[in-house]
Amino acid sequence: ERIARKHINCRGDIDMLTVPLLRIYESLIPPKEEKEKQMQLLTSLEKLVVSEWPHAHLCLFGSCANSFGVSNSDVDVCLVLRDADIDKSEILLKLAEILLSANFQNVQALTRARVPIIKLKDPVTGVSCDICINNVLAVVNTKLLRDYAQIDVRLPQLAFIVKHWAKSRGVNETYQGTLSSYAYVLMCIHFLQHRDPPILPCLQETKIVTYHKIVDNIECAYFDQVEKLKTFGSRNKETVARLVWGFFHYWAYCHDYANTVVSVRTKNTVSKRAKDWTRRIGKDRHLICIEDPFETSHDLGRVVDKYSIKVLREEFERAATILQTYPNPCEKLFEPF
Ligand code: 3AT
Ligand code: MG
Repeated sequence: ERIARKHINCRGDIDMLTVPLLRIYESLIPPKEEKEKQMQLLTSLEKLVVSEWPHAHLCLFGSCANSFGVSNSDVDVCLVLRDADIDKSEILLKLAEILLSANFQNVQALTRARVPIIKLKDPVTGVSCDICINNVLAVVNTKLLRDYAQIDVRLPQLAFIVKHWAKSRGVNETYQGTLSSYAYVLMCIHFLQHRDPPILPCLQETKIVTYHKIVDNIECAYFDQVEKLKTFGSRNKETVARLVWGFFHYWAYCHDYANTVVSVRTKNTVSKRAKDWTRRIGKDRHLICIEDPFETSHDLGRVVDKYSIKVLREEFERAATILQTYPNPCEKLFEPF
């Protein structure tokens, strides 16, 4: 496959878009009360859980804990049980029973999913929530994302805008072959690591390791004292408008889909060949490759099929074109599909 590299220069007045884009970013930030409601729900769930499993505890993960959560997101909760050797379906069914008798609404146990979960809605706070079991890797990757977000505010700004765009355009649906929010945030981190000068470091590649944990036989190690990295990106003066444009331009015209893997783990380019992600294996087509930072054998792009890759690339091109040519691109950019 030959990529149609279209080297357009960014429009001269791109920085003008910073104000409207930041206004959108600010409108997406959840209000304080939302956090409080989430904590209230967590507390009531924890009470129920501990009464049945005294040694268990609950952790928040996903966008309610990684600082990439927009207003009204679902809450992702992980039930951590000490015993590694458990039947997750059995526990989930038991938990569903407990939740039903505690008057939670819409309780559903999805025991056959790749990650088995319970879905529920809290009638008191109106918050919806997914509960999974012992998904400690997700708790750790949540922390990694949260740590990256502390380094430079342009990451949360870019990622909120990208997530909002993806939801508006219908390309944030893994069951339809498009990408998860988690994948989009990794794409943003990767993009900012590769600006010149870089806006983000590679936290997994620094000399000093300050966070270390072995989860499911996978070593999770990186530098997490991010308060020391607050000025890391300050030599780069790019505005968020330029970065949003650059992000879509990169994914529309510059990314080498045929040969390259996006990896935030390392500053080096990772090739699809090196990971043996060059051909279809089972259901995994590897048409867009995004390596999980810890579970490196996991390609977050594996849900993408030959139809949805086309949809995705056309959407990247659409966004890049709108940002490049429209006098007031914001409304059009986020237009529902
Ligand atoms: P939303 O705001 O809910 O769209 P999110 O960050 O909560 O964004 P998800 O609900 O899709 O994203 O996923 C919840 C968390 O689960 C995010 C990440 O910590 C973990 N996660 C999601 N997908 C994967 C995956 N394929 N591999 C590993 N961890 C994942
Ligand atoms: Mg979520």
